[in-house]
Amino acid sequence: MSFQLEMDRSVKRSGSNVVLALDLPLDQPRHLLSRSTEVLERVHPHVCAVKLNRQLVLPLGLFNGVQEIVSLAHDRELPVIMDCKINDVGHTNRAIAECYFKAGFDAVTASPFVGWDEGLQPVFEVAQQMRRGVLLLVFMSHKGAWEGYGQTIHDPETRKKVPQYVVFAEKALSWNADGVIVGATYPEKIREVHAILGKRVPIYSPGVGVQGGDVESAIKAGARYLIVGRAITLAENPAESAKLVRDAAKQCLRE
Ligand code: O7M
Repeated sequence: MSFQLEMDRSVKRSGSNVVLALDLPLDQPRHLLSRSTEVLERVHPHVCAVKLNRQLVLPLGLFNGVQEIVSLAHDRELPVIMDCKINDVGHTNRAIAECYFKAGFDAVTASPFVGWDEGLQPVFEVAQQMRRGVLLLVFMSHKGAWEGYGQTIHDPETRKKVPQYVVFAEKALSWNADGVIVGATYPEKIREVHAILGKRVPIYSPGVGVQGGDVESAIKAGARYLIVGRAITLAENPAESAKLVRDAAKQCLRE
């Protein structure tokens, strides 16, 4: 089953389009592991997928603690995304993606700045061979995103001046990406990227809550999934917070 199909099914099953970013403050590995599994157990009925970051994978170890989290998520029928933002030359990119896929991750994130040839092409190739997904960064959620994703470039293919993120959105189509990332803090960028991608490539939007993004404006601009971390993981009642985000998003999708 393709990653996109897996996500569609998970949304139908859970009634949620919230991806839990399982980010917790640095701690002793055993505490981090028990806290992560505890949050996941509480929150899983209200989310459609889980995203792990290197901030968790580094202290726990890919084939140690992380395996426990990936297995738990899969037992709860949730796809797991590895947010590794792959960003090197082709042969190491391929090896990195393969490691994460062998560890059970269903998709990886990657940076389109490295290009296709000897860049991300090997990542898409191994993902296809192993039937996993690749999500591309198109416009990040932080303030400095303008400096890279927002710069105006001379597109070598069309010879026109265009914003970098527009070129990345077009590459997501031509490379058959399984999704793109656009920050909820820039709803106008979500709208623009959605106009390019339509329903073919879904938009995953991080930045709701602590970073200042808003559920309603992200969803109404065209985000299909919300990636939410600290507003859930650091809440006094993570399950209740996840439910609130899920319900707010559902409400906007209905309107
Ligand atoms: O909800 P937060 O702010 O606590 O966490 C947001 C999560 O989304 C966190 O795990 C980040 O690594 C991730 N993220 C961003 O915050 N901004 C981006 O532009 C991209 C991502 C991301 O998920 O990239 C795949």
